[in-house]
Amino acid sequence: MLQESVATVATPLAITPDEGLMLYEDMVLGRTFEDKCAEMYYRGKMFGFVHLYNGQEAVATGVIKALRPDDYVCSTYRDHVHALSAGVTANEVMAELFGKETGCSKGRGGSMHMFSAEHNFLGGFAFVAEGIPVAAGAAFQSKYRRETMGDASADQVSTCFFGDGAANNGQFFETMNMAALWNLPMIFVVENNRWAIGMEHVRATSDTSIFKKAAAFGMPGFEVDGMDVLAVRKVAQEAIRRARAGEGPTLMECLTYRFRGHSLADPDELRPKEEKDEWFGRDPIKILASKLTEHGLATEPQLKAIDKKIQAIVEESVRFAEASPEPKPEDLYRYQFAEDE
Ligand SMILES: Cc1ncc(C[n+]2csc(CCOP(=O)(O)OP(=O)(O)O)c2C)c(N)n1
Ligand SMILES: [Mg+2]
Repeated sequence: MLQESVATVATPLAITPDEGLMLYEDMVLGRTFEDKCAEMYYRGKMFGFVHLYNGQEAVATGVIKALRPDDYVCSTYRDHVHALSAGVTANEVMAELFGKETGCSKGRGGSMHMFSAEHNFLGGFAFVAEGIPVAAGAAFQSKYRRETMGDASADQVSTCFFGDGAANNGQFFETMNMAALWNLPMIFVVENNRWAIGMEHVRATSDTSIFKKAAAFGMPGFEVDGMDVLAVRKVAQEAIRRARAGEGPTLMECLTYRFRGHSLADPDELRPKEEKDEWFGRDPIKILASKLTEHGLATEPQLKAIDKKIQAIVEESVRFAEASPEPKPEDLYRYQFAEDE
């Protein structure tokens, strides 16, 4: 039983050029999209709290891009980029942020409630730790369909993403217990960015190494450099293999950092400048770009072409969102329950 493993990156790079470019493109999409959100928020195009994902891209990309499209993803209120990595289009996510009918939650959810049944993207949750038991439910239904109903195709893996702050919440421990007890095909992905709004992780938890808490449930726990997409991907691939093979759940603690305030309403005055500068120097997109070029898997012009392509996709998402209709007042009561489209 693995209990306290620390993952390191395989050298030479254990990926193909196509995989490297795919990972780079997904991280650039996340970053460019979030930067555009900030711009649109300050221009008054979206309302309520908006939590951006800048700095943490290697976690979403490293895990979600190792999943199959029919696997399940549960997110938090910091959910735009998880949704994008899961395949929800930039148009649908931006339109949701603008509160438009064409958004992935039909404009009813907004920033914290992205949802897409088509992509098995189960949300977007405003309450801390809320998505963790939801992922266990998704994992349970796959297992039940496969083992009890005899559906061999029901081998989907469920993932939940949550923060260091959420890892102090009872739902984390209760769900780990059930997942281990029932040997559920799921992965707990902690994005430890060291802060829960203005509460520093080291001041809020007994043992700061969250991955060690898996051992209490007889579950493998891994700590991984969350600024290194290849390291995250490697650990995720093994966790996915285990879950799909019926070997049960895994906890991954990804050490990362958010490059912006907690939300766009946060002046970000509590985190020390030296800490921020140190982590800004470990930008996951720059780290991957250097690895790809140094190992001859990509050229600068190739990466620049991707940057340009993504810029166009994000610009288009704003045009799409602006041009989309508002929900109709007479549809106020629609979508409360499952119904025809
Ligand atoms: C149950 C609950 N308690 C409190 C809050 C207020 N709240 C919103 S975000 C947050 C901090 C969570 O930090 P963390 O889990 O580390 O995630 P991060 O924001 O760093 O991604 C808190 C306390 C909430 N949304 N839900
Ligand atoms: Mg946090």
